[in-house]
Amino acid sequence: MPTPRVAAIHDLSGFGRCSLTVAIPVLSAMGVQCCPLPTAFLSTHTGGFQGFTFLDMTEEMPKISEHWKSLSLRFNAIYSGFLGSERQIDIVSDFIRDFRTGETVVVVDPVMGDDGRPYQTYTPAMCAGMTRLAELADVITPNLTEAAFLLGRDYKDLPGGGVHSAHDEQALRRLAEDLSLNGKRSVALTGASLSPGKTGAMCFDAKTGKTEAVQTKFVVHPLHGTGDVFASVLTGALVQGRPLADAAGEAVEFIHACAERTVSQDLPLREGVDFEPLLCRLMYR
Ligand code: PXL
Repeated sequence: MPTPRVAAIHDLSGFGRCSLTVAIPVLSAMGVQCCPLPTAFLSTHTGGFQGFTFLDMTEEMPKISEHWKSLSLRFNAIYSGFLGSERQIDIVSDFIRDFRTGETVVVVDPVMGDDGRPYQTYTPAMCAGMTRLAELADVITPNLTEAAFLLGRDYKDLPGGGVHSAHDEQALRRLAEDLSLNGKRSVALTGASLSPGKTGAMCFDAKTGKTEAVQTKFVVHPLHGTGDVFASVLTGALVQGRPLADAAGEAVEFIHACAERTVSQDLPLREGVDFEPLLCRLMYR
């Protein structure tokens, strides 16, 4: 099989392991070529650091897309995440329309916020735009906060919203199905806990119509960038042709191993999960 290729549309944060500094190594380890289309260049991510720099790449993005079009580049997946401006919603939507073929998997990680709140740089207009962008996706990977934003519901009313107890399984199943736009797109809802001490994802697979949970042991610490690790491993596994729940299972197992390693060394949580020494576990065989 030729090496699969993914267009990765995320920010590049120089410090704090998230977005492209996660997507590039994870996809490479999985035997997938990652082609970055940066949305912004920051000195650090915005969660837990003060005074970060932010270079908006909005003007550059259509030029990159035009050049790639002139080269007739093809991608097995288009994978988007953190965006830098409201205008980027249309730019990324156009990119998807221009590059999607019958074989492309479009993964939209609707990065907007966590713990019921939007990230510092996200405006209400960007969140509304993200909902429109996510309509183009084959697969979305929201956390519970983003699920609330996508559905226009109050985070506090969602199963498990605001509390770290086990969530109601039926309610989480319904939530994943509600996010599927009547079965049109697949959903991997992250931060879904079915029993105390466990966490994982509730997956609705639009190909089979089945809803299935994957669970792992919960490491009780607010680790940064786990959503990016999840979506990157999931995307890598999907372009390898694996089914959604299988891909999500690999992602949650990998995050659990990285989270344990990070916490056992007492590493600063804002620096993200210490995944590099474990990348060999993702190696494509
Ligand atoms: O992990 C999501 C994310 C991505 N990129 C940037 C962020 C965040 C979350 O805080 O700040 C720049």
